[in-house]
Amino acid sequence: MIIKNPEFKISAVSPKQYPDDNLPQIVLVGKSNVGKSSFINTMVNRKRLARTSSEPGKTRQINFYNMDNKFYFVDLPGYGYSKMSKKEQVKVGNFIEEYLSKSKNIALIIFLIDIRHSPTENDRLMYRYVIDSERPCIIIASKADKIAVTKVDDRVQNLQNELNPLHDLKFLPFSAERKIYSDNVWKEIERKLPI
Ligand SMILES: Nc1nc2c(ncn2[C@@H]2O[C@H](COP(=O)(O)OP(=O)(O)OP(=O)(O)O)[C@@H](O)[C@H]2O)c(=O)[nH]1
Ligand SMILES: [Mg+2]
Repeated sequence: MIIKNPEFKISAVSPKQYPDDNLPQIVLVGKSNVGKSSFINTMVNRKRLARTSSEPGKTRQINFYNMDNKFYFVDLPGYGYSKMSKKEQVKVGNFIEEYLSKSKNIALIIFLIDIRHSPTENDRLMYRYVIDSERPCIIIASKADKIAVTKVDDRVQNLQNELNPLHDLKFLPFSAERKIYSDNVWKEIERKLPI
């Protein structure tokens, strides 16, 4: 899919600020620094639509990006950033939970896990939460450029074996640096929701 006009819509901290139209929402979840904001930029070929940083904890609110009036990409703050104050971590955790439980228009969850690492305790908690929500979900193994191309498929398999031994979810590699993976991810998104 080619998005012609990706636009920032709104930053929300509470449900009354979520967009009130009924466009489907595709939400990015994952730990801090895993590449959620970069994922959005790469998928729409923009460098700075969503703000990114090498420091974890960049995204602190729920950011909605309108994709050609077809759907929203929803960029959530990441979890598990230990340098964030306890108070801020609780606040961020509450945003995430409130959004995932209250938004009526979540059509797909895109869950990012770093291809190089085993899922963290928080990843496993989030994975359970996502599965229990019974919403459509794709797992993305991010930062695939950090390992050799020849190792990517094996790593994705391993991640899936660890997290989803039943193999009933789609796991796909992704890299914000190597654009070769984007087409497959778009295909899977289109398969999961009619847009
Ligand atoms: N090499 C490489 N670096 C990446 C990739 N994706 C993201 N990064 C880098 O990782 C850092 C974090 O990326 P972000 O997109 O800001 O991560 P995030 O998940 O939105 O982080 P929070 O907003 O803190 O939750 C940045 O320095 C990015 O340039 C990738 O695919 N490959
Ligand atoms: Mg971010």
